[in-house]
Amino acid sequence: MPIGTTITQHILNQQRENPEATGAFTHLLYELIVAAKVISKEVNKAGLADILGATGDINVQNEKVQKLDIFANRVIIERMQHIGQLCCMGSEEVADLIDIPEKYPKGNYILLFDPLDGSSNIDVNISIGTIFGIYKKNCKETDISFLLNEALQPGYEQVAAGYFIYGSSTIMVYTTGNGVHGFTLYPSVGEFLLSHENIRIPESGKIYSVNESNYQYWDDNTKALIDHFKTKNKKTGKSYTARYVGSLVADFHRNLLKGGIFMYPADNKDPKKTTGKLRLMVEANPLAMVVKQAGGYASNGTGPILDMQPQELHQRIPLYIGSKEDVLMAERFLKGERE
Ligand code: AFP
Repeated sequence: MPIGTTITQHILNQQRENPEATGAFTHLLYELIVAAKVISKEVNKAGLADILGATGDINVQNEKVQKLDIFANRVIIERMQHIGQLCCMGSEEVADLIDIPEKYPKGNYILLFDPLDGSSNIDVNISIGTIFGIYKKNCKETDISFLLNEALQPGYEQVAAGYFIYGSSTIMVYTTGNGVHGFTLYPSVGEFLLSHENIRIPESGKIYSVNESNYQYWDDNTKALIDHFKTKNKKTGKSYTARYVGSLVADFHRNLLKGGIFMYPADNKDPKKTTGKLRLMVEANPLAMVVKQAGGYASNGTGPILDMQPQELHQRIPLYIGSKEDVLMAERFLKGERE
C-alpha cells in the first residue's frame, strides 16, 4: 500500500478482504480514531490551558487522577457509546464495565481501553498514549450484568488492538491480525497517513527497559535477569543499553521499532499482592497482540500473556514484552536457568 494511504482507506481495504465484514468494525475504529484526534489536540496544548495537573481525585487503581485522564476517558466514552457497535466498554479509569445508555442501540463489540497511559508524564512533556483492545461478544445477552464474562476473554480473542502515542507527533499503531501498521497524524491535513507499513520487531534487541528502583523488591531470578542485561555477554560480545521513561506506550513503541525488551516484573513491595503493576486487560493484552503480529512476544514470565484467562477487569500482571529472543531469555532466567 502506498505511503500516504489514509487510515480510513487502510481499514476499508482490510474490510474488503473479509467477505463477511458488515462495516460495523470499520465504523467502530473510525470513531475511535476521531476520539484520539480530539485527545491529541488537547494533549498538544496541555501546557497552555488550565488542564494540567492533578484533580486531587484517586482512580480505581489508587493513583492520582490528572485532568487530562478524565478528559480522555470522557471523550472516548461519549464518542463510542452512541455508535451502535458496542455492547459495553471497560476503561482503566472506571471500576466497573461501562454500559451503553438505553437511548442508543447496542452492537456486538467490546472496547477495553486505557484512555491516557503514562499520565504522570503529562506535565513534563514526555509521550503518553491511549491503548485499546477490541473483542467480540459471543453470547446473545445485551444486559450489562451478563457481559463481564464476555469482557474477560483471553487476549488471543482480540479482533483488533493498538495504541495512539501522543509524542513528537501523534502516531496510531494497530493490528487486526494481519500485520502491524503505523500511521502518523498530519495536523495540517487532519488525517492519519500510513508511515510505518508492516512493522517487524527485531528478533533480539539492544535495549532493556525496567524501573530498576524496584530491584530490592524482586526475587533472585528477576535480579539475575536484570544483572544479565547489564553485563557484557562473553560469547556474543553483546551488551544492552537501558531506556525507561515510565510511559508504557512510549517505552513499548521505541522497543517495537528498535528492538529490545520492556519489563515490569512482579515485586514484593506489597507482600499481599506480588502481581506486578500493569493491567492485563487494558495494557498488556493489546500490546501483546501488537507485538505478536510484529514477530515479537509478550510473557507474564512463565507463558504467553495472550493465553491468560483473565480473572477480573483490573487484574494486574507481570509483563515482559518485546523482541522474541529477549523475552524467551527472560522466561528462562525466571525459571532459574542462566545463560
Ligand atoms: P501512570 O499512567 O500513572 O503514569 O502509570 C504509567 C504506567 O502504568 C505505565 O505506563 C508505565 O510503564 C508504568 O506505569 C510506570 O510505572 P513506574 O512509575 O512504577 O515505573
